[in-house]
Amino acid sequence: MIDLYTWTTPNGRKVSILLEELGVDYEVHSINIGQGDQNAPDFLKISPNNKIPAIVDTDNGVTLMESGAIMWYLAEKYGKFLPAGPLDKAKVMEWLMWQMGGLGPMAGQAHHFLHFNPGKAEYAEERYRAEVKRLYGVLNTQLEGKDYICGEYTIADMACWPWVSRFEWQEIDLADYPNVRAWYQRLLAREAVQKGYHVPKVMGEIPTG
Ligand SMILES: N[C@@H](CCC(=O)N[C@@H](CS)C(=O)NCC(=O)O)C(=O)O
Repeated sequence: MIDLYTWTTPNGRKVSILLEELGVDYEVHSINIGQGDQNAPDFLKISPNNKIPAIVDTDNGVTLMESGAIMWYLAEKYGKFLPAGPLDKAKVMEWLMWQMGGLGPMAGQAHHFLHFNPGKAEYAEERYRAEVKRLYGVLNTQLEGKDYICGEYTIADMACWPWVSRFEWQEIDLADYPNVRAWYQRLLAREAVQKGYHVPKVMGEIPTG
């Protein structure tokens, strides 16, 4: 059994979408980061960086923070959503790291400056608007002629999708990125993606793109 500590954010949804896709039993623990739950001493024992998501695997007692590490662990543990061969696996790692080091942090900054604090920092707005556009262009190119980022459906898709689901906050028009839009809607049609999005609670409709 997996204990999932999470909140209604893209990084949290990455893991709940994967758990839904895996179809394994998991227990959700809400960590309301708006209320400061992430700073509670008990949570820090599981997530020493004070951030969601985090898991405890009650089968073996392992605790993990960092969504990319959690996804890799779960995909390995259950033998799904990672290709078998080392070269194909490396490509999934490449795009998972692209999400962890690029799309996630840059889109996160775009949310702060464009969505939550518009008009406060023109330079930052320009910087993150342009960088997010560039990253959508990269993803659009990678998806040319493919249904999924690495050809087959993997954790790289599940890692990127919740960040793309906030395209409106990033001032992105998905019509400008037709491969991304088709891929976004392909995942949106999956029941597990919809269920995982609404963990730990429903926050409204999922943008349709
Ligand atoms: N690199 C981390 C980032 C996690 C992260 O930034 N979590 C945010 C929510 S999406 C959080 O917990 N923020 C609370 C805080 O910063 O105090 C991961 O991918 O797990």
